[in-house]
Amino acid sequence: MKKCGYVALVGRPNAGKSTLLNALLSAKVSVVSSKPQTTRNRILGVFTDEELESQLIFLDTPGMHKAEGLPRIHRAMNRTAWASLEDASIACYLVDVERGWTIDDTRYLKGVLERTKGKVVVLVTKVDSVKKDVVFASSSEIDNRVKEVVDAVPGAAEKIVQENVYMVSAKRPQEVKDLRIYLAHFMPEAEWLFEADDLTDRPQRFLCGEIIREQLFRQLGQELPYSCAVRVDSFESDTKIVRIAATIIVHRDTHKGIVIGKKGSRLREIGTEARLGLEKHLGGKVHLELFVKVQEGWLDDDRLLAEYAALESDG
Ligand SMILES: Nc1nc2c(ncn2[C@@H]2O[C@H](COP(=O)(O)OP(=O)(O)OP(=O)(O)O)[C@@H](O)[C@H]2O)c(=O)[nH]1
Ligand SMILES: [Mg+2]
Repeated sequence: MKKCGYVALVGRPNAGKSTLLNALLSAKVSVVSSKPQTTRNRILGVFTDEELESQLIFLDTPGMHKAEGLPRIHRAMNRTAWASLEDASIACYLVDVERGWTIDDTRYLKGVLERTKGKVVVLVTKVDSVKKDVVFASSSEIDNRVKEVVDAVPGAAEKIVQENVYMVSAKRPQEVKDLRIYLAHFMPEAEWLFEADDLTDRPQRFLCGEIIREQLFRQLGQELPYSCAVRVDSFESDTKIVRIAATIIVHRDTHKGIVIGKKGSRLREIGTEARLGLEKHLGGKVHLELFVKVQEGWLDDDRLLAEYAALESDG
């Protein structure tokens, strides 16, 4: 009998959700950077194991964060993250081993346990990044915090799948494979919702825009990437080359100059790196043309949030 279900990947920004998704799929469907709040949407990734007859539908999500006093885009991102729990057979709540547990994790894990109808597992991530004794100390501390949360939420004990947290590094293929097998146990018997060779539900165009946006996160300073979006204006491919034209949307006039840089140097550098990323992703030559446009207030405008960031408003 076939198995199929949704696995939500949630947690605070920078916990390692997108990196883990890509590792679980052995493919890049979600963008990654060292800055928090890189992911803006729900990114769906499918892993089908024909031998085990199981299909895992992963949902990578924006990091849960405080949105009070911030532009509307933050509320839309948070809503997207929480909405991923609706259909999840299991929710993975990710905590970065190095950062450890915070008061926000207490809040969010509580919320996850209250809202989800499925199971919940706490994953301690990036365990390759620190020494073993730090992994041990941090994970036992997280264990204790998780137990406190579980004790405080009625019905949580039936939802949490094991006493201890599950440790994983996205950089270690065997651990990722083991995690996939572990998660498959929680998938209900059901027909597959995707074809066996499907990887994501997002069109190629969207992924290309994300790969360009990833460069903004990697190459621009601390604040700027958050107020930028990338709109893919055209996407044409023939047998030899893919031609992509895209516009970087900024929300202030002064930002335009920063993105373009001295004599266009910054924009050229962004374009070069983005093209390399696109060529790797598409497996062929890419011609990329980038423009910059100022659109004041887009971070607070429901119509523009939908157009530039594929985010829905809360009405
Ligand atoms: N060493 C190591 N670094 C990791 C691992 N997983 C993620 N990272 C790094 O942690 C940073 C954040 O990773 P992301 O995958 O973008 O984190 P995220 O949870 O998706 O972040 P948001 O989308 O901002 O919510 C990046 O610099 C990654 O390279 C891991 O298993 N090991
Ligand atoms: Mg992410």
